[in-house]
Amino acid sequence: MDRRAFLAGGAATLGTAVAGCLGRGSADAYDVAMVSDGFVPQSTVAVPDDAPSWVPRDVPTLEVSVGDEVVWENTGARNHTVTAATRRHGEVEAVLGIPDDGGHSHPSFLPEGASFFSSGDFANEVAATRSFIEETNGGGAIAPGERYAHTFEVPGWYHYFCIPHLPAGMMGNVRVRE
Ligand SMILES: [Cu+2]
Repeated sequence: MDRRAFLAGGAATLGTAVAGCLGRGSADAYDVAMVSDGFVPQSTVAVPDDAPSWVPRDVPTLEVSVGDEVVWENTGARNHTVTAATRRHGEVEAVLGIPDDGGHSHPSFLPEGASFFSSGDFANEVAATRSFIEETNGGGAIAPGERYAHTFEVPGWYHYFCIPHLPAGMMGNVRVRE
């Protein structure tokens, strides 16, 4: 599918209700719903002033503890991705000519020692974005009804997004406490 056409189709209604209120600990629980153009955590916290400056203040933020597994579930009707942000939005597409080795000069937004994470288990943000652009349902697409899970082992702040719906503001933060 043409990516631009795909993106153009992304402007639908937000606000599909999260199905059920399952909460953590249940086998059926998820922590973050993925709706039409947004991530909807079961609970959100405010981003404090002392968070790193690159953490967006106005996106849904989930707070967990080190060692917690976070489960995203696609409760909507279109494919999404969960892709960790490692640089300012918009830079990746501008640098897709560079190798996927991560050995570039851009600073990573991830906490020191933390691994990159993404649906599709890509090596880095460039590889995930390249896959999305070049392959049908690439980029680690999560189909409706499917899930992605990641266990956070390093405390700190994380910012992530959905590749096709980033222009619609589909972004989230995770704060991992000690
Ligand atoms: Cu999406």
